[in-house]
Amino acid sequence: MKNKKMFLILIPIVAIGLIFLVTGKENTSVIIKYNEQEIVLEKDYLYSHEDAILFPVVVRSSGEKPVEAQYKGIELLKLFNSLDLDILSFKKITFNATDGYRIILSINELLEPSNTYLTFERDGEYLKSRKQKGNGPYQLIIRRDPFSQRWIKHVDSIILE
Ligand SMILES: Nc1nc2c(c(=O)[nH]1)N[C@H]1C(S)=C(S)[C@@H](COP(=O)(O)O)O[C@H]1N2
Ligand SMILES: [Mo]
Repeated sequence: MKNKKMFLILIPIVAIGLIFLVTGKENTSVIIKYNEQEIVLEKDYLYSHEDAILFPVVVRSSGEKPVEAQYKGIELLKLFNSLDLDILSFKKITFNATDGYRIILSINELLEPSNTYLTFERDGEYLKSRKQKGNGPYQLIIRRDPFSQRWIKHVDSIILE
C-alpha cells in the first residue's frame, strides 16, 4: 500500500524531469544546405575534425578593450573539402545564427587561404551557447577582417548557393 502511494508520487516527478532533460537539451549541430540537400554536422564530428587548428585572434566585443585569445576551429575550405563539397560550383555562402543574425560571404572570400574558420573553442574551452552567455557553440572567424561585425556567433546553418 505504502509502495503504491510512493509510485503515484514518483511517476509524475520522473516524467517532469524527463521532459526537462529532453526540451532543455541544446542543439549543438550545424546544418549545411546546398542544391536542396542537407548535411548535419554533429558536435563530435566538428570537435574531433582532423583539420581543426589553433590560432591567435584579437577579439573585439562591444564595451570592452580588444583582447588576444587562442581559438580552435576548422578552415571552411578544408571542412567543405572533407565533405566532398565542390564550393567552386557556388557563388555565395550564407551563415545563419540562432538569434536571427545573418551574414553573406562571396565564395572568393572563402577561397583566400587561412581566412575563414568555423570555430568551437577559445583558450582551451569549448565556446558556450547563447543561453550560457557565450559566443558559441560555433562562431565564424574571418581572420583578415579586423572588424568583427561579420564574426557571426551561434552559427547553426550554412547555405551554399
Ligand atoms: N549571432 C550574432 N553574431 C554577431 C552579432 C550578433 O548580434 N549576433 N554581432 C556582431 C557584432 S556587430 C560584433 S561587434 C561582434 C561582437 O559582438 P559583441 O560585442 O556582442 O561581443 O559580433 C558580431 N557577431
Ligand atoms: Mo559591432
